[in-house]
Amino acid sequence: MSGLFITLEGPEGAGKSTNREYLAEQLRAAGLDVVLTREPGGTPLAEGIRELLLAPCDEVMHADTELLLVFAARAQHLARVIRPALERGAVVLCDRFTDATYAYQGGGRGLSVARIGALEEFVQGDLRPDLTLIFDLPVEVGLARASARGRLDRFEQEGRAFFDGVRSAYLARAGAEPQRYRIVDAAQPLVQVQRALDGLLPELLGLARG
Ligand code: Z5A
Repeated sequence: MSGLFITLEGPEGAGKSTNREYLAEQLRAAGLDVVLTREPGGTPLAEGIRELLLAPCDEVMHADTELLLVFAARAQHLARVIRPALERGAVVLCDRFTDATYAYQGGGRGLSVARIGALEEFVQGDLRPDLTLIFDLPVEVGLARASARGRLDRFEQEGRAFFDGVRSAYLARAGAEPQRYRIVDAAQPLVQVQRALDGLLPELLGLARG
């Protein structure tokens, strides 16, 4: 595949949604074909699965059910959006991908890396992001931002230990494979976060232009 696959990751309230638009604008201004998308979601069917995953529910969702729903949405998203875009040479900018599964279902829920890895292999084959930006910030800062928005979704209702596990899993993955990850300090004021993204642009443009 000739395109470039960039993913944006991080805990709640890290500013991924805010900054994905900014990054897409910068890449488009440089003349690139950019597909901006998100997980869970990115197609009508996968957005339906997202609703199931995020809606607070009286019946406790089993961790395996959550894992399978996440990968079901991903299979659809890959087939309908991500692979076709990469095949035509576009830059795919995706708000969350499988690192989120290792962070939330692994670090948060406690599912094993082997279990997640088996589904990753099944659904993705050898497709992995070329570069992953982790928007990192202390758990309490992210949760304060998320709660300021109002009603909390099913994940945001989790306790502190869950979010500590999520953040640790992200940082452990970045530490284990530093060539794929770039960590952005997301606790800074927005203008400084965007300055940090500007600093990464030459590398992103270089990768996109091969
Ligand atoms: N999930 C999963 O469990 N497994 C998986 O494999 C995948 C996902 C793919 C939905 O993801 C949920 O799915 C997610 C994990 C799970 N958990 N939850 N909840 P999501 O990405 O759509 O949801 P999210 O992480 O909750 O998004 P978010 O809270 O909206 O975070 P964000 O996109 O990173 O932040 P934001 O919306 O851009 O900003 C949040 C607020 O902070 C907003 O009011 C901004 O104006 C403000 N903000 C942003 N940046 C700043 C700075 N720098 N300073 C001050 N204020 C700021």
